[in-house]
Amino acid sequence: MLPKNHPLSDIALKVEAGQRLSFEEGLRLAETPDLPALGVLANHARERLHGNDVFYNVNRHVNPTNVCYVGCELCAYGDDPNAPDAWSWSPEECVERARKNFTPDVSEFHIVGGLHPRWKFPVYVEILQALKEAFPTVHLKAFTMVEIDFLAKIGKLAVPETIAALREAGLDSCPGGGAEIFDPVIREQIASKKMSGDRWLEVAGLVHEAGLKSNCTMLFGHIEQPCHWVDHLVQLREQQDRTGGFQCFIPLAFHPANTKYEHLSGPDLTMKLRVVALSRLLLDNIPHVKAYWVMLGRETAQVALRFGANDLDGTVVDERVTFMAGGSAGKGMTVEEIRAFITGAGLRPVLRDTLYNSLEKVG
Ligand code: V47
Repeated sequence: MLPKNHPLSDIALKVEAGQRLSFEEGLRLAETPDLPALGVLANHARERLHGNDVFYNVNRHVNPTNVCYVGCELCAYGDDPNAPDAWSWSPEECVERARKNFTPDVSEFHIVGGLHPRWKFPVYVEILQALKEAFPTVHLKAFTMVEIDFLAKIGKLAVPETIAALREAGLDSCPGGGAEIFDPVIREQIASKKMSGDRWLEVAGLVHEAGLKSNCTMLFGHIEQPCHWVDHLVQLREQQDRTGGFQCFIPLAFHPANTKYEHLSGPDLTMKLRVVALSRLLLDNIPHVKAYWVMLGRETAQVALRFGANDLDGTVVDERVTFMAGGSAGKGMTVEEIRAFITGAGLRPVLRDTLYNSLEKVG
């Protein structure tokens, strides 16, 4: 793949042989000046796993509340209960909102929100129940590890009991948010009051042990260094070796507007492609890498399909987390746009459900 005298040629041989890369090799990749070479390696790894297939789904975001007592430095979404822009939807309002944007091809609701200081555990349960009752065929991918841990606390339950109660109410799998960066020194500066990285991983393990799939993420392009990416990815890989329930990794490009880090400019194109490629190469045990177009930007997401990513996420329609932090990729994409994006990159669009079963019509 690379010339014999290339500084990464030893790593290229390992990639070709499908061997696991070490922390040190990860760091060399993260810091290489030769971004195209990194792309070639990651594209090879993607192709071996997925051939020409690129997945997308038809989904909708439902954000029941932006009220959050945590106040993470990285976040523009959370608000306090009396803020003029705060919203807290009842279960019925969640259904009403979901109905507004609904079309029969929607297969997933992505449901995340703030840690509401006044909501009790049953509110979250009732939101799932109401959505499941109104949309019995739609997969509910709901609540990050941060929310699950919070729900256990306010419900005065152990995490496994919390997961069981949420499942009973309609939970089908969990999204990957809240992982941010595991390194404690960086985490303390971007999410000082959020659960630790170790706890995030522990709760993910409990979700997997309960038999549910989940996703995982990494927030990049703020104050971290390449060594923190490698550390984060290796920790995710180790967790996956232990409990095996991560379906997909999503690198999240930091959006600084309206956050405590407003003075930063966020990651540029080369950093986005670098992190996508690095994650494909290090996460040898996580099947999918998502180029989440909302966060990466549309065109960057398309190029990322040639830098290791094999999934674009979905149609989305009413995205709020990125939008409130200055995101400009738009709030939704049509199926036609997504399919044209994928074919434009020379790849084959595959409509999927949340668990990566193909929903393409045969013939
Ligand atoms: O948890 C918050 C991050 C996450 C900012 O699992 C920010 O399929 C950038 O996790 N700039 C929510 N990122 C998004 C998320 C997600 C999205 C799509 C699909 C899936 C999935 C997961 O966004 C948060 C946090 O980590 N975030 N603020 C910001 N200013």
